[in-house]
Amino acid sequence: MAEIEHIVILTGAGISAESGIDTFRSAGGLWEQHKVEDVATPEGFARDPDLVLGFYDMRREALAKVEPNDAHRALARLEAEFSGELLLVTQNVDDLHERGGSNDVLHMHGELKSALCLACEVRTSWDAPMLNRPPCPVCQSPSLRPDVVWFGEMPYQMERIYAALSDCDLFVSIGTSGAVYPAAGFVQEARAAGAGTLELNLEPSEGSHFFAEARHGPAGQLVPEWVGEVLG
Ligand code: BV8
Repeated sequence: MAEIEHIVILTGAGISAESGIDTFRSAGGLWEQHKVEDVATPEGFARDPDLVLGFYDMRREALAKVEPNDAHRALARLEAEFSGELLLVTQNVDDLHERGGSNDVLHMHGELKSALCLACEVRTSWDAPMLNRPPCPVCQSPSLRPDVVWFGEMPYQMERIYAALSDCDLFVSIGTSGAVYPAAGFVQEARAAGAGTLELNLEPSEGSHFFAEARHGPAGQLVPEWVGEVLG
């Protein structure tokens, strides 16, 4: 394998599945219990803010009951020991990468533990319910919403992500179905830049055919194995 000097990793709900967090699309997943358009769109929030605030309160509270798994910890080891450049982009809004030891995590779809104030537009670290309309820590207005990117909203730090994809020599996608854009298009950006592409997923994703290599199985096994190969 030619010397790998710049890796971009994209993770999705599948990397947190073995920690006990529901994925979006597997049976009994998050969306089965709720229609996407009701709980993960600005229109859904405008139509029924209590339903949406309650949905995210439930997911935020559930974080305290789960732990990072071997896949999260393996990526933290990679960050600590890999001598090249590494960008870890996650579609997940949970904090398991951080609790697993990763320090620099790019949450392109936001985070459960962050609040966005609709009045002053300041983002603040947040770990409490929002259903009871708590005051914004900055402007005191009872106008907090979950700081997550809903459908139809622009994901965060896209320029930084595309710059890394155009410069990387390896793109690795872990635990994502490849169903949601723009994340699902990252593999094509990486290929266009001449990077190697590797999918680590329980089963072939919707974009599997775009990857030069795909390994299928649980992230808790595949990710530590792969990190061991990279660190030699
Ligand atoms: C945007 C945060 C434009 C919230 C999420 C038509 C109409 C309207 C919109 C669109 C349209 N066509 C395309 C779009 C764009 C839309 C989109 O892609 N829609 C899809 C449904 C077609 N995208 C957007 O709207 C995005 N924004 O386009 O903005 C724009 C332009 C200019 C100006 C303004 C705006 C925003 C999308 C972000 C939505 N927010 N999450 C929350 O979390 O509640 S999406 C959510 O689902 C996740 O964040 C994630 O990104 C996405 C997909 O989930 P996955 O992570 O892949 O999880 P999934 O369950 O699907 O798959 C899990 C995988 O893991 C499976 O493959 C499974 O096999 C595997 N697995 C399971 N267990 C394991 C495992 N793998 C390994 N080990 C295991 N143990």
